[in-house]
Amino acid sequence: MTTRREREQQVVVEGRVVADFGRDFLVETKDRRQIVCTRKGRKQDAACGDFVEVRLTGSAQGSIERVGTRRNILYRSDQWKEKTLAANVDQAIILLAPRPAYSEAFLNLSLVACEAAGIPAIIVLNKSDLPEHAPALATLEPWSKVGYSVVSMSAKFDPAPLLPFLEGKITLLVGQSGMGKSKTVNALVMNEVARVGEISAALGIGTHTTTSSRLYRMDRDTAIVDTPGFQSFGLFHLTEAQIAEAIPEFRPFLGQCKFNDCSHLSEPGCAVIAAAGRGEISAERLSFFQVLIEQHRELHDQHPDWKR
Ligand SMILES: Nc1nc2c(ncn2[C@@H]2O[C@H](COP(=O)(O)OP(=O)(O)O)[C@@H](O)[C@H]2O)c(=O)[nH]1
Ligand SMILES: [Mg+2]
Ligand SMILES: [Zn+2]
Repeated sequence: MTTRREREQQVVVEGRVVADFGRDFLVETKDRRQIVCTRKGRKQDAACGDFVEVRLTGSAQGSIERVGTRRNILYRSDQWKEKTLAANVDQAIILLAPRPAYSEAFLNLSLVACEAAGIPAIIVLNKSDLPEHAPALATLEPWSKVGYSVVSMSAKFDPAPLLPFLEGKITLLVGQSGMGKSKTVNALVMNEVARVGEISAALGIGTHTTTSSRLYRMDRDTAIVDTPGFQSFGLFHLTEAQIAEAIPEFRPFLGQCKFNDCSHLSEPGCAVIAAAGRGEISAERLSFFQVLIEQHRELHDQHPDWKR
């Protein structure tokens, strides 16, 4: 005779991680049950959006046995630690606002992180109801010039301009605190936010949506992933070459520098610097890149043993 508990322990179900609390995860099964999971072993290697196999240890509890192959994964990292924001997403929205004023550095860094992860990014300037919106929109021209879509909306009054971009996709929302991520999620999926809140309360876990990445479904094929607010978007996990590759307007010139290992800082015969001299790359973006690489070197010199 096996006990009910033993029988349950035999059961492995498939699901998707919809919340990542660091040590614990919330996994949603195909029939939309939510299971609180731990991940055994040394590595906390599951991320929001991962497809996983879960061994049930109770009616709403389990442990993640296997993490499926990922299509992509977005990291941010500093010299101390690497964090996963989400996996298997179709695109990312970098959410900006005119008030509090968005940071250009944050925008550039998050775009680099998305490009390096192979995740297409859209820039959204929220709070179009504020008078500061129009001048802020004008400041985004350099990014639309290099090919990024720039969308205006008001999460508070009119999130509709966003809808055509979301349909049928899993969209990751990133942005500094205060830009309106939670407001956007609420406007788009109010019922779902309430449902998820109730489930979390019932399971006694992470009702603080701001401390973890969280996937909300809009319909069967559409979902939005809210991420915790943070002020910096560290790229410590990338190599210098990966950073250069992640700046789209650099790409046509990479491989054309005089030196194979050109770092595009000050080398003679640098095709990237020459392109900036001709105005084909903006001086601001080149300068952003060069400052970033210098900071990157300094940090890596201080932490030579850093490993993923
Ligand atoms: N005027 C205006 N305020 C907004 C809009 N969207 C968000 N806010 C406000 O901005 C603040 C930060 O929003 P929140 O969603 O918490 O930002 P998060 O930190 O990115 O999640 C809150 O006070 C919101 O009410 C908007 O479209 N217009
Ligand atoms: Mg928030
Ligand atoms: Zn170069």
